[in-house]
Amino acid sequence: NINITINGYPVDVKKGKTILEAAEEQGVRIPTLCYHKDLCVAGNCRVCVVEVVGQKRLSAACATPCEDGMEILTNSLKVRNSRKHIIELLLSEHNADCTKCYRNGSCELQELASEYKIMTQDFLELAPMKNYTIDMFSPSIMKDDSKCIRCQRCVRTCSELQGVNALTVAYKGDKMKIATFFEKPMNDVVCTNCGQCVNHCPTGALVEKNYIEEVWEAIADPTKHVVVQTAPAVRVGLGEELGMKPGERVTGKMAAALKRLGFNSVLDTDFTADLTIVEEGNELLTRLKKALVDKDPDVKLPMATSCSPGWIKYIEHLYPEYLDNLSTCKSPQQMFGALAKTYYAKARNLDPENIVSVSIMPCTAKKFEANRPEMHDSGYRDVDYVLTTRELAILIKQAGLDFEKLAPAKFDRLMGESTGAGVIFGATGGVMEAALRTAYELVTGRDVPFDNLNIMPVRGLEGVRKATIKIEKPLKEWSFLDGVELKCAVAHGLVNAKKVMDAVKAGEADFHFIEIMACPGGCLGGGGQPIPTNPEIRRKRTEAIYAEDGDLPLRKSHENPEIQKLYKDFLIEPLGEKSHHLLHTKYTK
Ligand code: HC0
Repeated sequence: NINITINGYPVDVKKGKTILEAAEEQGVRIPTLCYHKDLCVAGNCRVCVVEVVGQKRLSAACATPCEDGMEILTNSLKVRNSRKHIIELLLSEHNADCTKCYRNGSCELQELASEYKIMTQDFLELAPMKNYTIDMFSPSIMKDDSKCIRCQRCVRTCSELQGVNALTVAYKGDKMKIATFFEKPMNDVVCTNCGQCVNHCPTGALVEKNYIEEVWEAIADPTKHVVVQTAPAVRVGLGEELGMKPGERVTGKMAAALKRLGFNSVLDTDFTADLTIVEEGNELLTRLKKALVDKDPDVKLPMATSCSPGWIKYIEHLYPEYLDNLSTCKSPQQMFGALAKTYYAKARNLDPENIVSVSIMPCTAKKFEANRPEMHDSGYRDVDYVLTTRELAILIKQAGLDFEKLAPAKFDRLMGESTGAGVIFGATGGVMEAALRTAYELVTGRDVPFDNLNIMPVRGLEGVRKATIKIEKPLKEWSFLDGVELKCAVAHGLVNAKKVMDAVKAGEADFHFIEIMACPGGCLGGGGQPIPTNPEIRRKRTEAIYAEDGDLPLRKSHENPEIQKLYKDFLIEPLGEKSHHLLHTKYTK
């Protein structure tokens, strides 16, 4: 440890810590803009400047390591004046049309301008607003360069977390901007729509395409029956957007709020997460049989999960030769959509034409997914509108609901019941764990050989995790699997997906089953989740997801009574004709 002083107070800090980290530990907040806990240090916005006594120039706290004996001033007159100037300069190049901005009230630059009481427009004349366009072509993300402060968080996010590099720094000097390849629309480049750039942008330069008004209109239309589904990860994130602490489970309050908003039926994506497991578990076993017994050369292993639309887009762009490795299961969101306008419509005696199907997702790529041409198997667009967790919070605020005071409510039925296996879909490794709980039991008639069904090797936040499960004493039908070690891999964040896919491509990996989620932490860290999302917050949401699973009476998808009823009354059997038509698809090159 080394000794420094911060604002005159002696402090003992670990060697290697930056001034920013040391100050934070002492409860001294230094403002930042380009800095983000998920990303490498850039040190380019200079908002975090501090004075180190004895040094002529101010230092960026995020990029300066503490040294023994350092006397640091975070709030001297010199620091405050410089910081104020920096904020003024940033504002001079920023379209500060705040009242019309989607991030009004949640913009980090606006917050700083307010904190430092920037009331003048000293630099506005120096940098008149240049011509700019707003890219609105993507169904998921809007990019408005006039709001960009060139902190490059989005560029680092797209490259460091996702390895996609759809955004880059173009031009130099005052012409410098954040651009796509040849400045094409985001919709036409390698962007996966994951929205991590949106989640990391401090201003309104990158935001989700919102469908708030469309949903209000549907709710207000008496001829429409509006059903809403809520993704697993929303229940552990929504509270943050409404003033609660990270990691608070708000499942019941969320259902109560949705009812008050006027949705006709408040249902759960977790229900179709359970359905996905029944279909996907059976698909995996069928593939294993074809590969191991029939030696069918057309069967592709490893089978890869197909529920994360950012991952689908990524594999389409970068590993198209592996598209046949994807499970043919649609994502739970899309299974839900297809069933809402068929099974649900029939059971409720509704004309599917009049059903509006809305989903609340922690994800911006889900907006793209719902818009895909493959997703019309009900005969209509299966999911009409996708709102992010953040958009739902806006709806709740607009409705004037005091979220914390709402008494918890239950989801409605049909398609509202779920198990713990459905819930854990929201965390990285969750789909794998849920699938193994069901597949192992299907094959052996027994529970997975892990304490209390908790398959710990696939849990956690390490980028890539591997697990092997030995199948012992299978039922007669599955005797070919006796002694087989089922090899699994889990990756989250596309930069980690690349590691797994490159290993598969190089023939260095003999996995049977891989789960890939586009976002760090899985959906709970999705691009549509509350801002900020960072490693600490992801950890808290992860704990909440597993706690929710642990508290549920049913924790295996195939035990969900509503799923059993769905097969009995409608689908008949897993991988059957109806399933094939409504619940499965194939992504092509
Ligand atoms: Fe997910 Fe999903 S788990 S992708 O992350 O499979 O968005 O939460 O809704 O569809 O269920 C997101 C979350 C979902 C889907 C589910 C899957």
